[in-house]
Amino acid sequence: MKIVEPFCDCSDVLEDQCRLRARANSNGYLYFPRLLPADEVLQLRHEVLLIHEKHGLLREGSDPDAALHKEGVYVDVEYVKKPTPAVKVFYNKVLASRNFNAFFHHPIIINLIQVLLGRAILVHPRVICHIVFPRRFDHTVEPHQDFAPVRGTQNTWTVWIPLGDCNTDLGGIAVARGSNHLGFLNADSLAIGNGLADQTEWNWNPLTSGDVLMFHSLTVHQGCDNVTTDTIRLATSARYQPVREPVDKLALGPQRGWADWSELYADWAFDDPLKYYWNTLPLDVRKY
Ligand SMILES: O=C(O)CCC(=O)C(=O)O
Repeated sequence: MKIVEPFCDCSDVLEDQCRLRARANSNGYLYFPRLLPADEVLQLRHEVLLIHEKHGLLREGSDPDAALHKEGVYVDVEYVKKPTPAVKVFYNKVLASRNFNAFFHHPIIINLIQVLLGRAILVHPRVICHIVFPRRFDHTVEPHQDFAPVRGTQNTWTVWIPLGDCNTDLGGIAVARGSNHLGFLNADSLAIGNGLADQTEWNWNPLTSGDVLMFHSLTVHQGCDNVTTDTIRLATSARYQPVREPVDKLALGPQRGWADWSELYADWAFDDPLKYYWNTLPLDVRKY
């Protein structure tokens, strides 16, 4: 990542479908500062951090909202190859939260994606909580395109939302502007920093609670190091696509597959309409 410019603020095209789509196509991403009510984002952050606290991941006696990890304790949910039962129980608790799952159906996000894609959409049920512990630099997410793991239709957008303010030290994610025009690139080359021209413009800036960043499935992006000494970075992401275009079967299961939906839904109301909502949709499910 050499050339870094701030994200292009797209608030000016929010109400104009043509310009919104033109901006999305040209840059491969859209960034909306303070699009969501900050209090709703912070409430979800609080809930997720209470789960961290309950599972012994936070510094004893600290304010959970400060997200200070307990010294010597690290969890790398996205990288761990042989997770301990405790790690699985912890992450499944986050994925089982009804508020967590409902967050991805926020009307502001759904309306925005519908305007962008211009038709009925599917929210992939495989939603993610990105939990990035400080100074685990070998676990900072390498440059990649989400189409590699997500498959289905390339007409898929990821919405990435920081749970809390994300300053320079916490990092966040950076996006290679316009890389959506490069086609589907070799994932191994991308991961080691090849596949993009030297003059590629990366976009990044500190984020505030309520900011929303979304990018096309072919847009190259990467995590940025969390260089704080003690603070966990939290973010969410989910993927959205036209309901009738192909979707990978795996996108319909819980992230990491450490539980199935019936286990995650165990404490939900019997008739909760958010349960298995995708089963009533006319999906074209594929196995890749
Ligand atoms: O939150 C992060 O650190 C990385 C997220 C990411 O790369 C993604 O959502 O594809």
